[in-house]
Amino acid sequence: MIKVYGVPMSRAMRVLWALEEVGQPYELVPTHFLTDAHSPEYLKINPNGRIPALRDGELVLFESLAINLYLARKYGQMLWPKAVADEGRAYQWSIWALTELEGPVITTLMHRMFLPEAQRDPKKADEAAEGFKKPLAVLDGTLAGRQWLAGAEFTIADLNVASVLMLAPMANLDLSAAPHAAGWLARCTARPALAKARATPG
Ligand SMILES: N[C@@H](CCC(=O)N[C@@H](CS)C(=O)NCC(=O)O)C(=O)O
Repeated sequence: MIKVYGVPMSRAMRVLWALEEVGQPYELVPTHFLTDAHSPEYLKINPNGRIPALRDGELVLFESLAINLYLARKYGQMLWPKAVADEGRAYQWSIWALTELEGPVITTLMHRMFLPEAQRDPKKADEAAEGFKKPLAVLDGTLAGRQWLAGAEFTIADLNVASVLMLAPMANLDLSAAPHAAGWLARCTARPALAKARATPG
């Protein structure tokens, strides 16, 4: 059976969401990012010392959004784009989510919510919130003319980007200037598979 290493309150949620979408049975191997991720046993699975990681038979993968592209390609007929051009869009948006969008979102979240209060820096949070406006505008502009990012249906491109953007409200990042992106995010996060993933204990 597929194994996911991680805990739900982490980037592992992205992979749990994808697994629920594709309907494959899996086992969540509790692996906490602060402790277990640096153990010698886990470093053999992901030498980066980060979660999530995935084992599927002989294959071991790290990088949450790459794992999701693999799961969609292998198991998710409905999630994988139908046209090759849309496959290109799925790669593009997945890499974009990590290189353009995630940095500002995570920095804001850390400095507004997750770090112990003494370590929070409001200036860093505000700068990151400012930096968030640019990728948000890019996404909003794209979604002004279409319902989904890669083709006519919800695909792994949407899941991967939404799994990063859905952290924005937790960081008090305002989406009101981006109604198309906000509407699309609401469509993505209403998916029953995400509700199932969020119900994972741990
Ligand atoms: N780009 C990686 C980032 C993974 C990552 O940073 N995970 C965090 C938990 S959400 C972690 O394991 N942090 C432990 C550490 O950096 O020591 C991915 O998307 O999988």
